[in-house]
Amino acid sequence: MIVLHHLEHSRSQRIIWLLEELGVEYDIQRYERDKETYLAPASLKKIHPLGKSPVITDGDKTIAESGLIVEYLIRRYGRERLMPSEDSDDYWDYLYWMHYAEGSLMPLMVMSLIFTRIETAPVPFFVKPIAKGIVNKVRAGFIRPNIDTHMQHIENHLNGRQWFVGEQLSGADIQMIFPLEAALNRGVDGSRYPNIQRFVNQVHGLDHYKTALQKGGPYAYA
Ligand SMILES: N[C@@H](CCC(=O)N[C@@H](CS)C(=O)NCC(=O)O)C(=O)O
Repeated sequence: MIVLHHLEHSRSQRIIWLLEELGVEYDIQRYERDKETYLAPASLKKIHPLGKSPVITDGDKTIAESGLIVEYLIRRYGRERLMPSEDSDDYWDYLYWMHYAEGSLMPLMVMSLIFTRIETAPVPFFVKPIAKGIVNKVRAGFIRPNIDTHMQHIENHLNGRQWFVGEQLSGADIQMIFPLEAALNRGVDGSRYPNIQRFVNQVHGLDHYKTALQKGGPYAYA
């Protein structure tokens, strides 16, 4: 039996969506975030040394990293669905988006979140303008221009396409939904990127996605 170690309000939500699309049996082991630090509880470290979510166990295997989890589940249980054939050109596009989601896009989203935290952290009044100055400089000089470049890249790719790769839903869409939800949640204006907004709305309308939301519990991004 597959067990998903699922942290509330996290990228683990997309693994529930995938499990629903696959129609396999699974259990969800839930973890709540610390109310102050927003970090995962220490008990997750018993499952995997980094203590991050998602992690799955399947029999005697423990698998971390959402990209690998998506790959594993689709290859093992997909019955040739949800990924292009390995001898097609689409396959390389598929792998590109699978790696890009966590390799390039998510670090930017996490950085954006960290800088918001720094800006709103309780600090002595005389430190506040200094902290704010640094945050504004990094935002204007690095975070915002990079997010714009990435959003435009994705927007152009989705132009005239319903899904990230080929004509059908694939693991690439499942990997990409979380960073796009996070971007829209962290101030990216969906009206500037209509293809991205349309893609996210389309996913939010899917029955399996909606079922996954009900099963996953608290999720601030949909
Ligand atoms: N690249 C990893 C990132 C895992 C990760 O950072 N997960 C977050 C959830 S969105 C987490 O567990 N955060 C809680 C913490 O760091 O304590 C993946 O894709 O699985």
